Amino acid sequence: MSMDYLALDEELDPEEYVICEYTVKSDLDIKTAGVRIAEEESTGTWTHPTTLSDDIFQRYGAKVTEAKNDKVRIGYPVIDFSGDIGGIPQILSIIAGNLFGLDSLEGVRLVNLEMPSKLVKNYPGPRFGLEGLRTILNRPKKPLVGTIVKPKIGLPPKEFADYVYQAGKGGLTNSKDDETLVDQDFCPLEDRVNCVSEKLDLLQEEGHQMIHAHNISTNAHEILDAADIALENGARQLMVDVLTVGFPGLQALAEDPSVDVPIHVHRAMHGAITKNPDHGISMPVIAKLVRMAGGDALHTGTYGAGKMHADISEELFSKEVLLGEEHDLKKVMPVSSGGLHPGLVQELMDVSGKDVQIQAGGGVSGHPDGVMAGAKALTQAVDAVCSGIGLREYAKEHTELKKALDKWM
Ligand code: RUB
Repeated sequence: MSMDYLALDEELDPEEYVICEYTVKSDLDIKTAGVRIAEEESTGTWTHPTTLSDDIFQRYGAKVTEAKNDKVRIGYPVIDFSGDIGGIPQILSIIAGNLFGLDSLEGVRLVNLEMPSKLVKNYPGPRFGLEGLRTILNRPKKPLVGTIVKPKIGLPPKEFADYVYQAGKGGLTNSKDDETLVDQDFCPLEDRVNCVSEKLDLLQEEGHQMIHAHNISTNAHEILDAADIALENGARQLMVDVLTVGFPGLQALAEDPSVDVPIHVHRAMHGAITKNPDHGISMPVIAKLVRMAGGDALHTGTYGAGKMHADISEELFSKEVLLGEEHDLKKVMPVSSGGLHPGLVQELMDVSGKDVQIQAGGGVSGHPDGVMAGAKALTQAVDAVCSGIGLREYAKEHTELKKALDKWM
């Protein structure tokens, strides 16, 4: 019986294989390391089972087509992902499952993923995406500008909604719940959505279009009910913490016909998975799965401008994953968030360009003159960069921006 996972330099048909790239840290030579992954994720065992025929191995076995330096490329036959039940959980259990725990490998990182179109077509993809968000907000070219209501603890619904109103009066197009706020006693979902919706309606009457993403991250059996509560009370956008909820929670929302609003995707907990350069799953892989599962906007980082860890090359790759051609899926709005303030907008936009949602929590609510002034300062910073004018120059005639720069720069 010939059982060899190594198929070095074989060109796999990208319609017949899910192709993954991993980097590996191990004392093993890289070919053996690749075989360890391939065997664990296809036959699923360390030895040759007597029940394995040559025919099964040829049809269902993974193939290691590249093993060089610290990189391996492995193709998993698409038939291993067939069937009506399974979805992204099954994909992850194969391409990112037990392999991470193999004792012989000190570290493994899934750095890229190529999916056959015939698998991707089973997923909803974004219903609105970048263009849809721009249309809703009537903002065709400039970045979307948003805030996260802070503090994330303790604000009751009316004060919370007042924050959103102030932010809208300052020119922001977006606001959102923080990732930990869902239905706590101090700010229950139903009351919060109600109060925020009233303020968004008021802003609209006053000529300003704005949306707020309501976090409905919860148990699998509750998420559609939570969406109903939010939508019945006028929610214009929903939000999920995709990694703590799981991809199926996002997909359930994206596939439900009653969810006729965009879905903002937060990545809380990603650092546990993405931060170690030798181990885990890269953010671009997570971004590909979010795009398939139907996220309309996704946090992908601030290119080093903010407070969160950044691997710039991976952040750029995530941007490409969200904005580039990816089967027939709509583009996803990249969201930059975490430690941002008006003084960082130039540095950020130099890398992000205009297809981005720029968000600041403390960088709006920490303005010396409060939320409306903070929102104005952030809007002014974005306007300055879009007009090609330096922030300090623009600040000469925009006092809110000046005060923000004086405080934070
Ligand atoms: C930022 C904030 C965001 C995270 C997201 O608040 O609340 O949830 O930082 O990080 P502030 P990422 O603007 O006050 O820092 O986008 O990297 O996942």
